[in-house]
Amino acid sequence: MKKYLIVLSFIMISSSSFAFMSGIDESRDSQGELVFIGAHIPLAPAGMMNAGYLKITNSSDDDIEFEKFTSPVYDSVMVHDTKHDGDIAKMTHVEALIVPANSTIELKPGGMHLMLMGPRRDINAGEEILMIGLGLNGKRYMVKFLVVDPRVESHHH
Ligand SMILES: [Cu+2]
Repeated sequence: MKKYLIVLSFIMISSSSFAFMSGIDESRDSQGELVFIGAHIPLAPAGMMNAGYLKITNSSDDDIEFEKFTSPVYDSVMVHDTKHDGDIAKMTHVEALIVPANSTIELKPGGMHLMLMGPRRDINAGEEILMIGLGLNGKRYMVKFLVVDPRVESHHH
């Protein structure tokens, strides 16, 4: 089993991104048995990798497992988890993302996330980036992630 350990050095552990998360509008995208909620990519500082976050609800009686994710905008999309060891946060590669039957999982700063590597162009706040999740059930789930600037306060209340 391949295992990736990458020293975490950016926004995932910043408190401002947590505050930001609480204010995000939770856009919903239903695709069959799955609902994708609040999919977004906070813009990372220059030179840092971006990450994708969302909630996924599975309303079916079967676990749904993603074999992988791809995006036309990134060379590589990987599922990572975050492990904390004192002050150091390390990211580990998750082989397969599973949404258990009749459950919701959340990918969020400081936890699991989609690691977006090798951007093929600049990305800008306000645009939507397509992510394609390939399910072991043979389905392809198309999810649009909104790119957001974490420095801008949300007007949500
Ligand atoms: Cu990561």
